[in-house]
Amino acid sequence: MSKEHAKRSRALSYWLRHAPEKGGLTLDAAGWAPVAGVLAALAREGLETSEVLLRAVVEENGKRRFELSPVGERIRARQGHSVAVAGSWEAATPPPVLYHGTVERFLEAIGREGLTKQQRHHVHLSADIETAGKVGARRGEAVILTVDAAAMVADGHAFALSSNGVWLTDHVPPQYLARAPQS
Ligand code: HQG
Repeated sequence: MSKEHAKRSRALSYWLRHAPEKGGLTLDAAGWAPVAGVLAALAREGLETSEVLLRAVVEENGKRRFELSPVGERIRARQGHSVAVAGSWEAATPPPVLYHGTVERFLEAIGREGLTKQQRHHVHLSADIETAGKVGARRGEAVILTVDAAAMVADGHAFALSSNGVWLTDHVPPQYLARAPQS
């Protein structure tokens, strides 16, 4: 392994397991970071970098420390985190109704496009109204939306449950959304 290669591998371990912020990265609940962000971080360290080189680091790593997502747009450490990575999440069937807390000013766009991922890897949904209320209240007066998860499942949308209890999906089209009655 070349010296540069070893440096890349060490930097990846550090960012993906211990200090994502030092690489300007945010890990999702399962520890994934965007490959584009990792490449930019390696470049900032002055290391020659490309997707091919990154793949080589992943494949040549003796302990299989890292893995690329199937499409190759995300990378994570398989284990060994000191940061609070919630752990793996698994495909699961949600309860028939899920909740999303947001604020009034987003409702028009949400009505048009549905719930979209924004900066995250998934849309985050809650199984209980209280949690959704807290999530919405981070931005102002919370507005709670109900998500017809049963209909989404029937229509083939995939859900996953993070080990910290957050329901994840890729997109909630507007037809599955309704405003929860005011409590
Ligand atoms: C809104 C925290 C316009 C969405 C919490 C939300 C949660 C849209 C914001 C977790 C939209 C995204 C997730 C659209 C969605 N147009 N706005 N089409 N679709 N929005 O923070 O769900 O501290 O990315 O309503 O506890 O608020 O990160 O998602 O207001 O569990 O661990 O765009 O974040 O956990 O905001 O919160 P976020 P979220 P952590």
